[in-house]
Amino acid sequence: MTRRITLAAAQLGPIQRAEGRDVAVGRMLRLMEKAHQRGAQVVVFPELALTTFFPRWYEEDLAQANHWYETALPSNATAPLFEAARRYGIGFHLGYAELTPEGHRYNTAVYVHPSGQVVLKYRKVHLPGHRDFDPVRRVQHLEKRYFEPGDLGFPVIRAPIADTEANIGMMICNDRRWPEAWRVLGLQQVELVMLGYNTPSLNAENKGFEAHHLRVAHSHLSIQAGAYQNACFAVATAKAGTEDGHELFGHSIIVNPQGEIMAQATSWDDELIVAEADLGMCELGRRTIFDFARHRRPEHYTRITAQTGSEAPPRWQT
Ligand code: ING
Repeated sequence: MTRRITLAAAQLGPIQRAEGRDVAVGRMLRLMEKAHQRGAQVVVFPELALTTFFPRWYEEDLAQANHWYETALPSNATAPLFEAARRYGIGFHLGYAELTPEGHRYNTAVYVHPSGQVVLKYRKVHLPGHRDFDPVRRVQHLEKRYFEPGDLGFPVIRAPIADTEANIGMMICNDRRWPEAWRVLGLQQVELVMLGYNTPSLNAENKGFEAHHLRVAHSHLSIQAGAYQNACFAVATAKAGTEDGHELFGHSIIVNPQGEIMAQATSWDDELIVAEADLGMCELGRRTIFDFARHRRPEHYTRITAQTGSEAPPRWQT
């Protein structure tokens, strides 16, 4: 039986440091209404969608950063998103900063069913950047200061979506650059990967240089390869534009299990892109080229989990 779902990436433009959650939520509600008008059944919002990308700002005392985090979901600020989801019958992915009752801090994403139930939660595993103020950088990227590595692994769940169901999984931003993240989801037969990102369009490290045009290319390369090599769809949604003078790139995309870009945002502002997915397309890859059971040789992959860093190879001797 064909399982078709209409996917939407709800890209957000910039959120300025001084703007409250109500501004972001108001803009997200307008995007959700557009998604409803265009027949979308799943909406993917970006990473840290409720606030500015605050890891660019250094705080000596972490408690002074608490206002960037959610201690409950829904909250008064986010409840309108849950109400809209129920009204439109739309499931949505939301990225936000999580502060747990025990005081743990995570870069988190949830998938919320139209009923308002949180079906899946994920906490970002790969935290880029640094922990302490780095005077070399023009812009700080303090994710290792403000978040702990995720402790939930990369879960996949088969969840009801629209009038069918799908195997859904998530990752966040930097995770997309690590093939291990995609493969752990692929080994659970993921069909739809939802991921949000906030990616600076300029390399923040003075000592490193990555040509501007390659920033987007590397992002798309990572997502297209991950979707193709694990026979899944991916909805990758940016927060974009210039936040207090610091630029994040947009180029949100929806990718199919062949690695093809089905839809791409062309602005760096609030923008909805939509594509219809036939989940049966995942079967093709999973039954042929990427039939893991038939083709993988884990006995030769032990380095992947045994090692963290790379090791220099032995020198060839005559
Ligand atoms: N941002 C960036 C990302 O991985 C980055 C950090 C940019 C790393 C460019 C490497 C190169 O897309 C987040 N938030 O992870």
